Amino acid sequence: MAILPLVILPDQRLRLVSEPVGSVTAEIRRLADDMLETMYDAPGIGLAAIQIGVAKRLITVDTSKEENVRRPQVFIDPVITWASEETRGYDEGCLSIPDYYAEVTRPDRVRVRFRDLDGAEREIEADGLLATCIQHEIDHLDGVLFVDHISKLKRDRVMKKFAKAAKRDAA
Ligand code: K1U
Ligand code: ZN
Repeated sequence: MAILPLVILPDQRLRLVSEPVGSVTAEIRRLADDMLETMYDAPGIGLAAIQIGVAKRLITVDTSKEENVRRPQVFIDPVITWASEETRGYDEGCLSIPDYYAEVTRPDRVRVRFRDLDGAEREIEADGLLATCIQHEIDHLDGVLFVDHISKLKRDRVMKKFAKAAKRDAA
């Protein structure tokens, strides 16, 4: 297992639409292990493969609130098959946009179809923070960031801040 460097805004790889995984090989299981280790190290409650530079439709999530208890979940080629009309607002963050948080409103409950690490087809219904996190991660697979769900004024401000920081770091 390895802790891998995170892709940070304004890196344009974050805007890529990731490719389906297809069959679950040893390489994919290794990628999932590396993503989990990177997510726990950050620390974060979710991670999409593109955040470590791999444009494949694979996400990891752990929204367990119990101290010292890990409940890692891996979703391969996830698809939202149903979303509730009821919504919830949550102050979201993103490991690719460090130290920036903003409220995003999304469906409160979703049903997600995906494959697990054994390649088995599964479907779950998620609510609360798990539902929010899964939607945030699936957005990453389509090149969408949580700041795309906030006002243009706030988004332009955060985009400018990260573009300036990248220029400063490159100098
Ligand atoms: O995808 C990512 O960038 C990870 C992101 C997931 C997420 C957070 C909040 C709402 C939706 C999705 C994070 O994990 S940011 C860090 C974070 O929220 C956190 C870190 C440590 C403890 C608790 C939360
Ligand atoms: Zn994110």
